[in-house]
Amino acid sequence: MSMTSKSKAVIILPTYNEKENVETLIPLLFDQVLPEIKNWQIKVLVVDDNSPDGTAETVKALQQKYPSLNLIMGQKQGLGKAYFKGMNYAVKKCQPQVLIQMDADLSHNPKLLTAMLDKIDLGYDLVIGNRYIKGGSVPDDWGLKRKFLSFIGNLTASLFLFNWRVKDWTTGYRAIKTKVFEALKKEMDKKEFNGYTWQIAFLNKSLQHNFKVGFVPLNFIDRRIGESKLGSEYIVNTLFYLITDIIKNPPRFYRFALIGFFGFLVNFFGLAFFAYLIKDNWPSLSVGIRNTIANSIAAELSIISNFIFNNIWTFHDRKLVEAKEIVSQFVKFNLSSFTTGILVPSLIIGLGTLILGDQYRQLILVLVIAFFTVPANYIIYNRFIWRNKT
Ligand SMILES: Nc1nc2c(ncn2[C@@H]2O[C@H](COP(=O)(O)OP(=O)(O)O)[C@@H](O)[C@H]2O)c(=O)[nH]1
Ligand SMILES: [Mg+2]
Repeated sequence: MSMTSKSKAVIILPTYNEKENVETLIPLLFDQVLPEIKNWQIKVLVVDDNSPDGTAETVKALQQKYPSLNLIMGQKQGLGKAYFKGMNYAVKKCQPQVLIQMDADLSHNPKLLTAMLDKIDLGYDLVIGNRYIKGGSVPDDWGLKRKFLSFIGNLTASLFLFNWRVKDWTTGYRAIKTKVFEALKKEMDKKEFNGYTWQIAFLNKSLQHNFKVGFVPLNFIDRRIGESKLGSEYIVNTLFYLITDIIKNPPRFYRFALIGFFGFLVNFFGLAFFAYLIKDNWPSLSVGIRNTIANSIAAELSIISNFIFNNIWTFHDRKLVEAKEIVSQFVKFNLSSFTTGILVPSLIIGLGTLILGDQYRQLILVLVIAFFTVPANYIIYNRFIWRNKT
């Protein structure tokens, strides 16, 4: 392979008081790690925010020895802002295909770069070092409290963003295709992402833009020198981001759930309404039959509401517009809803009230819907009614 066919990457090292760490990391990169990565031409860019410990002076001295070492300096505005400035600069200066985020404190093993770039070569747009997958780890000496906080943090992010594939939202070790940064640049240029919220937001936005995200196991090492700059800024900004994002871009499952809940209300009150109506008009009907009929009518009303609102909101990106399509899918929707929303619940309500008594009617409905209808419908809607055609 000739030199010119090599792809270019820039490792961005944000630093704030990392003098002693860069003294180790930079020679390690240039002398041992980068020469082993044959098919990539890799440069290093230190983004130092005028560290009072003189990190920049150390980097300048190292630049004498390593011509591919670059440095930019500025005011301290936070980790996210440092990445933003560094990425912009790197893209302008040398048009790399890939931008790499790496902590300067030796927490991120530089040797993992090979595996990350291999994944990029396989077609992933964003590859993240993941501490919480098989082969990855956090330090043994992390106390129970720190492990628990990290767990709660990831759980909160996954819950808000409704993504369970990402196990490590906050990891800072990442290989990012430049096209991903270019696509997100405008959205990421916000004050709320100046700090550590950058990590979660960047990853989430990449997923929202349908970029292909891959994972490599990361064995995270605690820094030996200096201290973490992670502060309470992070919790406030991240919660703010998660809350505004769930309102602005509610995940599909939550839309489905909300529409389904509305349909459930139609069904719930409809059941009571029609049950009384039938009881008044045909008092001779048995309790099981009466409630089965009442639920059938109420449920059909909720099916119509569900179809309309799911089509225009939950699956707006796969919206059915042609009359023919709408009719055929509505028939399927009715068939599946009849099974999951009417047949099974009504039979169980009929059977249940027969065994337990009329007073359990609404309770049985709630249980059947939560544990059978909801999961079954979500799968059916995604696979058969509003299929992803891309
Ligand atoms: N330029 C710059 N670098 C920062 C800033 N905050 C953190 N860093 C760097 O980002 C990396 C990760 O920060 P660290 O404090 O170790 O975070 P932790 O690993 O999550 O505890 C380190 O290389 C820090 O020096 C900042 O405001 N500006
Ligand atoms: Mg660190």
